[in-house]
Amino acid sequence: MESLTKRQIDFYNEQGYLVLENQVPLSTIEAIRSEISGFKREAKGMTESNECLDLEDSHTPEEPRIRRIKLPHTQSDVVKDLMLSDCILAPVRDLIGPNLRLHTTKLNMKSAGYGAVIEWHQDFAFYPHTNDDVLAVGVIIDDMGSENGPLMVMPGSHRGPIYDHHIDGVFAGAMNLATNGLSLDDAVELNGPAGSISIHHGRIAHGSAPNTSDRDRRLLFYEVMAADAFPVMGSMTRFDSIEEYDERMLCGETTRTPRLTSVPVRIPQPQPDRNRSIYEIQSQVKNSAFSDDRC
Ligand SMILES: O=C(O)CCC(=O)C(=O)O
Repeated sequence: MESLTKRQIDFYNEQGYLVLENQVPLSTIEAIRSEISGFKREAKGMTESNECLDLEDSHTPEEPRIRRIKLPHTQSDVVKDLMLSDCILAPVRDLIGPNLRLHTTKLNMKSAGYGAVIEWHQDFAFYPHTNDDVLAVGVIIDDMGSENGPLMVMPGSHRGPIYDHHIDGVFAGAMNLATNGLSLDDAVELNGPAGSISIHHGRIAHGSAPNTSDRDRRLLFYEVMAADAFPVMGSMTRFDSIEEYDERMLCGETTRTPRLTSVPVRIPQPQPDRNRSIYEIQSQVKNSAFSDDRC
């Protein structure tokens, strides 16, 4: 083990998540905040989301509101360097082995006062793979607490089924807690000070409420899988060519031999016509798990 204790690994295997405090130097967090300020300047004048920035529904060109910075490791060297550092990769290697491939990155802004909801879902419902050594590392950019829309998980749900994420036969990227026998009362908030990281299993049910507080809640995600976890056909995994797939290796060796294990799989098909981001996909949900009458 490089960075985690056996106890932490056992906890992750049992509960499906971990929070590690003080994992990323505050100087790096400051550098990321400064990059974000640059993106905010870029969003001024924009009329719609583009391949770099996903805008809030309430965005206007005069009062820019960014919901998500897309693929930030391609837009910021600080974010890329952090991704390749042991702050991120050492704990991930302890959990899913030495050979790691990047699935995607994103920086969810959840800004003070209006930051958008993320409905309950399982990442594996979006991108089923041949095995479930698939996880997401969240780098906490602003102190995250109950008031500013923290990431929440359903402990142990990574050992259960993949729930139905369809509405009217179309993939909607969201699951209903109640109809699946789950209760918001059992949710755990992955809170921590800036510089902490959360790690959640690809199959764990998770979501987050809107941020109605006066403090931003920015969370940078690195989504990673074992190199021998290959996407199942119909997965939303971007896969242009095997060469491009191998360029996404973060450490260790690639393979041409997928490891098949007994994992529950549902295919996120057919896709809706608004499939540019989770926010747009989830806009099909009529009764939010986080609307006032539900929580
Ligand atoms: O930002 C959050 O609170 C959750 C993000 C998430 O689950 C996602 O973007 O898939």
